[in-house]
Amino acid sequence: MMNTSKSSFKRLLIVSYRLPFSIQQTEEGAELLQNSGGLVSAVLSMAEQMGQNQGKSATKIHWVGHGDSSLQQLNSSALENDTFVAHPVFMDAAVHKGFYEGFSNDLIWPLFHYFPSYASFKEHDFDCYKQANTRFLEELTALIEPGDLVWIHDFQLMLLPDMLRQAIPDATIGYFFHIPFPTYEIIKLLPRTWRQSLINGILGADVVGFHTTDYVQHFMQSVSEVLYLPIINQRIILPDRAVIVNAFPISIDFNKFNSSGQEADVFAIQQHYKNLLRHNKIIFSVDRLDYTKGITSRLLGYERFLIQNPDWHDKVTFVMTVVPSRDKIAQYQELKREIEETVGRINGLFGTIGWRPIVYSYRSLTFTELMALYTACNIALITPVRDGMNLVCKEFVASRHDLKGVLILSELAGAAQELQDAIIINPTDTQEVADAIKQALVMPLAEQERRLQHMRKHLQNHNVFRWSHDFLSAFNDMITNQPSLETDLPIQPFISAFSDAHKRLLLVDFDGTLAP
Ligand code: GDG
Repeated sequence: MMNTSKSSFKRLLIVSYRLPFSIQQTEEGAELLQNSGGLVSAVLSMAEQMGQNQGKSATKIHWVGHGDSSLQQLNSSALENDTFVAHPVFMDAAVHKGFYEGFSNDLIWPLFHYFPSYASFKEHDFDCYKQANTRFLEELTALIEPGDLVWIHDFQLMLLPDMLRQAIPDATIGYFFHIPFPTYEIIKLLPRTWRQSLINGILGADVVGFHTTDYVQHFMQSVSEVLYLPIINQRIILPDRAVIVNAFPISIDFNKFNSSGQEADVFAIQQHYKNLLRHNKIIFSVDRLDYTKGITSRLLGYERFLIQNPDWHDKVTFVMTVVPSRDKIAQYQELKREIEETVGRINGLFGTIGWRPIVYSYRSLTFTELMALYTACNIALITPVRDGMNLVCKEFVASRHDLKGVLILSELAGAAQELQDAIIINPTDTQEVADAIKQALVMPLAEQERRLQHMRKHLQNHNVFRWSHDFLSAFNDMITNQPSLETDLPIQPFISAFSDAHKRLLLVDFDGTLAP
């Protein structure tokens, strides 16, 4: 291995489909501005742990991501600030379309969120996906130096870890998957050669991370069924090395949301909203327009609640913000139409001159508006029908320094594994959603406090910095704790288990016993 301990990593190279930067025009010219998302904060803290000294050009964090053609006009100094160097990957527009809109968004996204009927299987798109991953590889190989840690993100770049491994065999590579990894029954829907390439692609990494242990198990089963590879505890055994696979639940910058929730400008907007809504109880939700977010199920649950609880009419308002996304695509246009029709129907059925049951907007919120709504609402209603993690619910909990408010959370979000003190519902169960709304509205303050305290304590300890720290630490485990087939495992039980691998998940313990 090229690197021996985490402090010896020389530089951090992040690779993701999107570059988390914008370019600002100033009098001196164009300037690179990093956004304030969780991944950027996590990466900054990771660089600190690695001993990278912020501000020194030799140790800047390098970020490789797709760049649109407007960036091609800029000179390279505009793509650098004190902390980051952006490396835009340019590609042919037709390749990008097949790679991003096609293979990533029209196949992997619906399939991995258990919407196989929305998935579109096109050979041309897979070709584009391969070409696009190769473009990322070219950018990376021009950049990588001995001692670098490369951290690749998400489903748009599943082939890249192995491509990089083939090009630079002793590179140190991490890979994190941000969406659910589904059961093998779903993976099986992919043509055989595609699923082999995708899983083999991910296994180019040294450390592979998912949000939950369920996704880890699903991935392990696919590795076993598709590539027939043996698995020892959390490691997949390849002929020349092992790949560590584990759950690293992503999180948020708890302190940022906790303190922003108490700022004066947030408070001012929060009071303004409360006055506008005549101090009704507020239910709040915000999500990108997407069929995975369960927006229609949520509306049906609220409608059922209104039907069954006329005494709550005029006393509660559902503020539902949907953030524009992918709305050039027919499926998303249809979803938008369905949402707007349902909102219109509910408002038409129950609304009066003085009361709109749903205040719906199709736009994005500023950070201050988002914080004002997190802190103004009585209920955060988060009902995805499938979500890798879901950060909105974590942000809501962290914002509630006042220990007031109730989280209603879908059991189909990765976050439900951690936030057990939410009211956990199944979003397709309209009655359960309606009951949960009622339960939340009448929940005594002491119970709201108790539930929030537990969840806040958890998030304080499991914040985004812990996420990146744990991921980084896995590289140390890889180095200090490599299992060896010759010394750690009796060969015979391993071989007999291997021959059965077509049929079941192969989990072999260090003592060579087979786990069921
Ligand atoms: C993927 C996975 C996984 C949203 N609307 C506004 C706004 N936001 C911010 C939220 C939050 C983020 O966007 C959304 O995060 P999610 O986690 O809910 O969802 P995805 O974007 O689908 O992300 C997901 C995540 O990756 C991380 O691994 O959790 O499961 O699908 O931070 O605050 N921010 C502002 N205005 C908005 O209107 N300012």
